Amino acid sequence: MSVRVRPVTIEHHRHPLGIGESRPRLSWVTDTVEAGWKQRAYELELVRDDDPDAVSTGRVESIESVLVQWPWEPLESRARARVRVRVWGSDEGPSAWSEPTALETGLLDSELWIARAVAPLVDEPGDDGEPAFLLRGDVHLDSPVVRARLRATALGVMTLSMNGRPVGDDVLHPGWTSYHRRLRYRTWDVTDLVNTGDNVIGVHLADGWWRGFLGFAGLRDVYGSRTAAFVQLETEHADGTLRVTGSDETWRWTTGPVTRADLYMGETFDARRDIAEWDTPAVSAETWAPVELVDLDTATLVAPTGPPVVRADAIRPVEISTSPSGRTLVDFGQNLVGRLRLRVPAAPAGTTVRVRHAEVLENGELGVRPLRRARSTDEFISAGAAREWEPSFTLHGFRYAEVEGWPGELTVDDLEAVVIHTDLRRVGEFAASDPLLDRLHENVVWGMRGNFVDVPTDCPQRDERLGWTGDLQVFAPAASYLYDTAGMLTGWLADLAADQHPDGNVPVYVPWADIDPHLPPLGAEAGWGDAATVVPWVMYERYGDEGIVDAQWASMTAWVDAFARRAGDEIDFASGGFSFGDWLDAAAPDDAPWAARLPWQAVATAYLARSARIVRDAARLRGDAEAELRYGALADHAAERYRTEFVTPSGRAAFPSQTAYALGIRFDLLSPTQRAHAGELLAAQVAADGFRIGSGFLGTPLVCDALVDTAQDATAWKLLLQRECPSWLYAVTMGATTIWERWNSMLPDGSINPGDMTSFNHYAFGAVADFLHRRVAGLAPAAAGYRRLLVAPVPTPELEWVRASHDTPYGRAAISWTLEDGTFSLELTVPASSTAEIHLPDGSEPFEVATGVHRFTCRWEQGAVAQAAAAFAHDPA
Ligand code: RAM
Repeated sequence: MSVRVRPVTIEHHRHPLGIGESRPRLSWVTDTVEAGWKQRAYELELVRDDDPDAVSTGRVESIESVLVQWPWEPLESRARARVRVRVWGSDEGPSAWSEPTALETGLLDSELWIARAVAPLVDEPGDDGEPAFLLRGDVHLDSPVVRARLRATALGVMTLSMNGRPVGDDVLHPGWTSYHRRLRYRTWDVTDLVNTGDNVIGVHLADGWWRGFLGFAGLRDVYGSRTAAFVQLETEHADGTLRVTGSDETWRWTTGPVTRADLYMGETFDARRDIAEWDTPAVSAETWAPVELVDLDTATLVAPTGPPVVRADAIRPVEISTSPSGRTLVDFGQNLVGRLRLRVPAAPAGTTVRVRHAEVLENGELGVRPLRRARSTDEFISAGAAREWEPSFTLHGFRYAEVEGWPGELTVDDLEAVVIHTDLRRVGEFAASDPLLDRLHENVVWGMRGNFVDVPTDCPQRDERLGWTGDLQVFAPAASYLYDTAGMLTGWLADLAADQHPDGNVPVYVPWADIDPHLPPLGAEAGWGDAATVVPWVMYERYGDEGIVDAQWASMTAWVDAFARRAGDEIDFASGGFSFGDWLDAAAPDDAPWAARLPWQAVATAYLARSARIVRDAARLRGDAEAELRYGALADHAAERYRTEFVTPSGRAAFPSQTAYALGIRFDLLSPTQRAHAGELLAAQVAADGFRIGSGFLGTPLVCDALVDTAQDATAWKLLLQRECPSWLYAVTMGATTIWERWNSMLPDGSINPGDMTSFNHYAFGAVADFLHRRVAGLAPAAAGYRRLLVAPVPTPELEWVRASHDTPYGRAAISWTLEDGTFSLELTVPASSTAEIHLPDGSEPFEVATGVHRFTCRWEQGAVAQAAAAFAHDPA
């Protein structure tokens, strides 16, 4: 039998150790492409570690396999169990059982924490970062340990060790959350690290987001002025006893080799100050200072919903050269986020190697102006011996590094760039016969890698790096095509809700901290606050996760209510006032990124309609008829305002612009007459704009879709394949390896945009990857979690072939198409228990296919027929 079931996954966890759910939902994938295979039934089996008897659900007649409700009694804290599944298809007997998945809960009850937060005493902060501290706790264990768990968090960022060996491979733990409401802890299996007898738990603790520089006003101590560690060790002994110890007043601290560590500024490691074996019983901490206990509300502790930040990759230099001014420059060939690992040769003690980082060169030298206050400078001070070193508590966005003070001649074998990001699972691939389009896609992937570092940030390099809500709002669909973002964004959305203002307003970045005295007073910010509705809805669409809609329901409705209050009863956003609007429109002056072609009031009206409609759909999903009606009426009202206030009866935009038309078409705000004409007018507008971009953050992701929706796909292709500035491919032709913040972050002459806000690694305009997967390749979700695929590729004579694949919650879907001499050929793999609705580009009647591998051909010429709309939730009703 060709049917094989993969191991059960637990919620969205990659490694379900120390999870926070007592009733985790269960998913599994049946790997088969047997024609028409569909799950008819399943059986789940649970074996708890404390009970040899398996409990089974028995055979359950159901097609469900995605986020199935936990079928047993809720788990308690520290529960350990294994789960497996088998399935039945049409007439067969059951499949073999899946390999069991081991899962373990963390502490589900805040009373179970006995640890205290322990803090070193700190001096006044230095100009570019504070020292990191070494903390240690000594634990004596009398009898052999059969199982040991370490749980820890910090006010600050930490690395952990036990008896001189690292605990876990997490970087910058515990990341950045709405700390005062949700402080994340993680659980590690340390069974192999503990000894009978003396043990030492080591913590290396630095400022991170908690206390370091944060934001563009040069503020620090934003969350607190003292860092602290919070560590609990739980050991199970051969006699069945559980021993719990935690950080407490017996812990001690000292300063170590890291004399300065800051996320923006960089890190200094003075090897002369290193304390060998500081985290082992071989060294006594008696002379270290005693810690102070500080308050930490254990009710705020949460287990992770997504994976940790890790060292995901290492990149070798492609070139080492000397700059015009005589400096040593290293080029990694890729703009990335992380830091360098140096293999410093032996040198006289005190020799200092200094590394500065930048994304681009200008006039052959590091282009550091865009970094603003972020000094991004790391230093290694030699103690004499050769040593490998990588900073622990800082991150840089860079392609180039300038190395100063290297003992001897620097070679490519002496260093590498360590790429750091959240350990997301890659789920989707895209490739096409045009190398520039491929590079564009690759740039989006790298933009995502660099900015999904615990928090989805706007940029990774300057004194900002904030979880701007608008950026994720537009990028979430593309992100979900590339990586499994569900776990990470579930956590981020919980932070969004936690940081939401009592009046429902959503902060413009999440986690929110008041770090910018210069921001204009912001009300409900269209396109930014809408992350509260759009992101959960994308999660539902892409992962079939209804639970996220439930979890965010209060946040979603509170946002739309706040937004509607700003609009007023007449949905008439007052003129004047400030809003980001269609941010960074290609036409906006460099120093006025808000000055878009389309006034923000029109954008806000359109977004209100869209968010209200999402909430209406969410209400329907939840079976809440009253809310469905109420938000439906609000959506209709806002749509009506848009089409009467900002559009003439025939469909011409009052403020003609690509965004004005695209919003009307994509958010379904127009009457049928207006819509048909708006498509033509949009194509005319794009042509008048020279087939170049004429939109900003909010409009750009919609334009190609709007063109295809209205049978203007030839124009969409001209825009997509444009190489002159502003266009997606312009940056590619300029050698970009990530997506830029501005269409012209680098000017055609190679100089850096003169504005004081220029990043070369900003994912927002990378939202176009969603269009590449969903429409160009034609692999779209037509029902939540891709249970039904919508396959409606958009060919062009410019491309000979396109391929994409996607690990859907039901298994791997794959598509490839070719176009040769007017013959369009399609090959499609539909995963188990799914169906696909296929629209061939010749306009023939759509049809449906089931699980299996399918091939079709048809004749196709540009302009032959209209394309089927490929939107999930906002197709014209
Ligand atoms: C800047 C960045 C960011 C954007 C905000 C409004 O800080 O461009 O991406 O969301 O402005």
